[in-house]
Amino acid sequence: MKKLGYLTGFLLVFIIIWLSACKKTWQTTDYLHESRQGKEARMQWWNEARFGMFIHWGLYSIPAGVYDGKQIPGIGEWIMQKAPIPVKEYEKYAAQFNPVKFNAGEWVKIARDAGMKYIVITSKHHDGFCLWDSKVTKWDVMDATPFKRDILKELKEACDKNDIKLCFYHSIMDWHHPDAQAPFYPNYNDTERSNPNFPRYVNNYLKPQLGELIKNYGKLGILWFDGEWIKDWTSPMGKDMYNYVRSLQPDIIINNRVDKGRKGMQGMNTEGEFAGDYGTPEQEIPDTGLPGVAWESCMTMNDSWGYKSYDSNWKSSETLIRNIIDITSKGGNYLLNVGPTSEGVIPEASVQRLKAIGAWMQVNGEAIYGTSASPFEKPGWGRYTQKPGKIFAHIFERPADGVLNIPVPAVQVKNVYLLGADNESFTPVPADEGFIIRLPKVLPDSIASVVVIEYEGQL
Ligand code: FHN
Repeated sequence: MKKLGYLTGFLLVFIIIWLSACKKTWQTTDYLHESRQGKEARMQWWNEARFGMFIHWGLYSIPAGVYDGKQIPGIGEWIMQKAPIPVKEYEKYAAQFNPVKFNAGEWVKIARDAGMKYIVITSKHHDGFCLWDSKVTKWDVMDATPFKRDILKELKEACDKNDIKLCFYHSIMDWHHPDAQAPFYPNYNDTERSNPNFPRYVNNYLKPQLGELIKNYGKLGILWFDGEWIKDWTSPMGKDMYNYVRSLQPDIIINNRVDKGRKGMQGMNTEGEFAGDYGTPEQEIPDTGLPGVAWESCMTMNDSWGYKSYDSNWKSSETLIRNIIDITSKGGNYLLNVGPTSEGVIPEASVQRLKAIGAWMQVNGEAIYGTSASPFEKPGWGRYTQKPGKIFAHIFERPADGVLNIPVPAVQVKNVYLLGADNESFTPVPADEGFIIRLPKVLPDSIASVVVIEYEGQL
C-alpha cells in the first residue's frame, strides 16, 4: 500500500513538471507588445553605436555590373533582374566564386578603425545565394563554389575578437527558389504576381534558414530584413517572423522591413501596428528626426550596394563625415555600405574614405557615440548633438566673424572647449540668446570641428 502511495506521488510530480515544460514550449511569447523600458534596454547598444558598416557581397560581385558584354544599368546586386539573367545562367557564377583574398579580420579591422560598432552583411540577397553553410540548400558557398568556407562563421569570429556586433541582412524575396520569385523570370521583382507555393517557401525554407542563422552563429546584433514588398509576403507573416526570430534570440534587434509598414525609401513606418524595432530610410536622411522613433539611414558610398567595376561616383569623405553628424543630430544611426569585389577585397576608394572617417572619429567620437538628437534648431554653420550635461556644436563652416552664438543660458555654462586643439577653452560672453564665443581663425578640422559646452541644470 505504502509503495503505491509513493508511486502515485512520484507520478503526480512528474506530470506537473512535464506539463509546465510543455506550457513553456507551446506558449509563444508575443514580442510585439514589449514594454518601452524593455525595448529601450534591448536597443541601448544600438542607440549608443550610431555608426555601422553595411556589406553587400555575393555572386553579383563577379559580373560587377557587366553581362553579355554590356554594362547593365542600376545597382550591381540587381544584375539578375536588370539584365535579366535566367536562373540556370546565373547559377554558373557560383563555380567562379573563389574570393581567395577574403580576410574577415582585415574587413573587421577596417570597420573598427573607421569607428563602426556593428556590421550588417548580406547572408542572402535577392539572388538567393547563401554566404553560409546551409543544410536546407546546395545554393550556398559551401556546396556550390570552389571556395567552400563559411564566410559568416569567419566574420563572426573576427567580430567577436574586435567587440563588433555582427548582424545579418536577409532577403525575404528570393529570385532563385522555385516556390518564391524564380518562376517570375524575366521580371523576378513582379509585385503583382503570386506564387501558390510561397507558403511552402516560407515554412520549409525561409524560416529554417533563419533558424540556422539565429541558432548557429552566436549572439547577433540585428536581423536586417529586406525584400518585404512582394505581394506574397503579408503582414501576418511579418509579425510571425518577428516573433519567431525573437523567440530564438530575445535580445536581437529587427528592422521594420520584416513587416509591411515601411513607406518606401523614406523608410519610416506608416500608421498602424507593424513589426520592426526601427525605421530604415534608404539613400536619404530625414529632414528632422522623430522624437521617440528609432531609425537608421542606410547609404552607399558610390551608387551601388553590390560591387560594380565601373561605378566611380564616390561621395567625398567630407560628405560622409557630415552625413554621420547630420544623422546623429537628428537621433538616427548611419549604416554605410561597402561592396567587396569577387576576390574578397573592399575597394580602395571605400577604404580611403573609411580611414578619413576613422581619423575624424578618433578625435571627435564622443560627440557622436551615445549622443541623442539636438535640442535646438539646426544652426546655419553646422549641427548640434547632445549628451546629458553636454552640447556638442559641430562647425561645418566657420562664421566669417568667428562669432558662435550658442543658445545655452550663460549662467548654466560650466566649461566650453574645442576638441582636437588640446581642448582650447573659451570664456562664454552672455548674449540675448544664451552666450557667444569667438572662434580661432583656424579650426582643427576643415570638415567639422567640435566645440563642447558643459552645463548644469536642465535646458
Ligand atoms: O533591393 C535592395 C537593394 O539591393 C539593397 O539591398 C537595399 C539596401 O537597403 N535594399 C533594397 C532596396 O530598397
